[in-house]
Formats: sequence, C-alpha cells, structure tokens
Amino acid sequence: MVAHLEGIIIKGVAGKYTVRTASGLHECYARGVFRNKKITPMVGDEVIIAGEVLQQIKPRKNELLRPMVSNIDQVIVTMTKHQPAFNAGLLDRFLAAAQYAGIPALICLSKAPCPLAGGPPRGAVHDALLSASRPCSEREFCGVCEGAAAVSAEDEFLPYVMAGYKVVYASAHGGWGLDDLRAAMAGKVNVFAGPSGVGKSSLINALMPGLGLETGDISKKLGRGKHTTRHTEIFPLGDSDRAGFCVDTPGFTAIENDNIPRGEMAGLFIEFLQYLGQCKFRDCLHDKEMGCAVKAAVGEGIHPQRYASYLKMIGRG
Ligand SMILES: Nc1nc2c(ncn2[C@@H]2O[C@H](COP(=O)(O)OP(=O)(O)OP(=O)(O)O)[C@@H](O)[C@H]2O)c(=O)[nH]1
Ligand SMILES: [Mg+2]
Ligand SMILES: [Zn+2]
Repeated sequence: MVAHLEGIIIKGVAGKYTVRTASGLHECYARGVFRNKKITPMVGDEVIIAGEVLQQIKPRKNELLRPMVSNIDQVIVTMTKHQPAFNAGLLDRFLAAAQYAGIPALICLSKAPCPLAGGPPRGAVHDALLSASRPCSEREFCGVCEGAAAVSAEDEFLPYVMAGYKVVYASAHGGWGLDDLRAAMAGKVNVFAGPSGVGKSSLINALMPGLGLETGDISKKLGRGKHTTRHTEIFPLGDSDRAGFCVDTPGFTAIENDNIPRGEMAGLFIEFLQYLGQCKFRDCLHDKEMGCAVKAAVGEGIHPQRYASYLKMIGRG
C-alpha cells in the first residue's frame, strides 16, 4: 500500500501540482473525483497525497478566486502610479474581493519614487542627505518620510489611508520600503496580487535575493505588463515556516466581482461599516434612498472616490 502524506500545494501548472511535504516535494495529479465534483485544487491547499495522486483536500480557511489561492493570511494588493497607470476602480475591486474572502489586505505602491525627492524636508537625517545631494539608498534612507507619512493631499492613496488601509511605499529597484514590507509580511502567508507589470515578482526578488523570478518589460505601446508570471507559486520567507511565506501570482488587467451579491457590496468597503445599519431602510443600497447614513457620510468619513466606485460596482454608477 502506498503511504499517505500530508502537504501543501505550492504550485500548480496544467493539472500538475507540486506538493511540499515533510519528506520533500512531490509532483501530483488530482483524482478524477475532484473534476467530477468541479473542485479545483488550489495553490495553498492542505492536501493528502498517495504516491502521485492528490487524494484529499482539507477544508480551506479561505479562498481567493483571482488570483486563485487558498489559506492566505494577507493579500498585498500591489499598484503603481505609472507603468502601468494607477487604476482606482481596479484597486477597489481587489480590496472588495479580499474582504469578501475574509482576508486582510495591505496596499503596496510599487516603483514608489525616492522618498527623499521633492516635498518638504521631514527631519534632520533627511536634511543632511538632501544637503549632501546624494541619492538615497536603502541603508541611508531617513525613515521619517517613509510609508503612509509621505501621503499628500494629491496622493492617489489618500482615500485608502482614510479608509483605514495600510499603504506601504516600496521600490524593488531603489530598495526603499522593503523593510516595511518585510515587517508587514513576517509570520504570515502573503499573496501579491495586482495588474501585470506592477513589479510583484521584482519585489519578491528584492525581498529574497537569489530567488531569481522572471520579470518582464512593460509594453511601450500599451503601457501594460506582458503577463510574465504564468503560474501561482508559494515561496518561504525564511528557513523556518514561522518566517512566513509569500505567493507570486500572474497579473491581470481586470477583475469581476460577479460572485458578490449586490446587497453585500457595501459591507466590503471597510470605511462604510460603521454606518451600515443606520440607514432608514434596512435594504438600503446607499444610492438614492432617503435617510441613507452612508451617503450622508460621503465627504466626511467616506471619500467621494470610494463611494463612486461602490456605486459602479453595484451597477448604479
Ligand atoms: N522603475 C522601476 N521599475 C521597476 C521596479 N520594480 C519593477 N520594475 C520593472 O517593472 C517591470 C515589470 O516587473 P515584474 O516584476 O515582471 O512585474 P509583475 O507584476 O510580476 O508582472 P506579471 O508577472 O506580468 O504580473 C520590469 O521591467 C521591472 O524591471 C522599480 O522599483 N522601479
Ligand atoms: Mg510577475
Ligand atoms: Zn444607505
């Protein structure tokens, strides 16, 4: 009899799953019964295998459909200001999908400009660097104008900081923000999600030198990535499982939230939550209804851009 082993699917390509077990990596195929029941094994699944056969998938803690991955602690929704151009609607859809799956999200601005370039000086170290007029590097980074503190009123990310999301500004090439990212990822299973070309694989390479994931150019004509990463794969962040994991995923340019019932959408905008239940009508969709507490909070606790996005997502915008 073939021994049964427990493991985690760390990669799946064309029906072939790589399962990490205590006794090493095993390449497996799913039993036909999964196909018949329309169950697709996912990267992140805890499974039981026998030889080359994936026998059983244990109940999932959670699952994300795009990118398809399960048992996640944190989604790092990765975006850029340029190349590809920032897309608030797409970010809102990613965040709603994560929330619907019950997974906390962190926003990462990838290819972030040098935090020492422009803007008012924010500290002695910063001043000293500016007066020495040297480009900053990861080590001499002043640490004061880092992360959310660098958000200005014009910033695309202001609505998200207001909503309560943590935004990490990072650059795989410049090196800044990587320590922030590392700290936010420690001990968790983190999945990088976002459009093609934003630098997901580049960030993972920068976080784990030596990994050597393939990265691709941005199409000059379309200003979009070229879908370089083709499959989802989990990588350990350190030698022990306790260090955490990160998952690289293929980028995409659109995400549909068709699986989310319209009445549940408002509850997926985290800054709306405090107002839900205060509307005059219990089935309020927070559009043109009278006595709507959500609408009353637009411009106060709710940023108009996020509200507009919500309306679009329920087909009213
Ligand atoms: N200027 C700049 N370019 C970067 C930075 N990080 C990544 N890039 C470039 O952005 C392009 C896309 O990077 P990838 O890491 O392949 O992007 P991705 O998000 O993994 O893309 P897909 O695999 O297609 O989803 C490459 O040409 C990278 O060199 C950065 O910090 N600054
Ligand atoms: Mg990639
Ligand atoms: Zn309402």
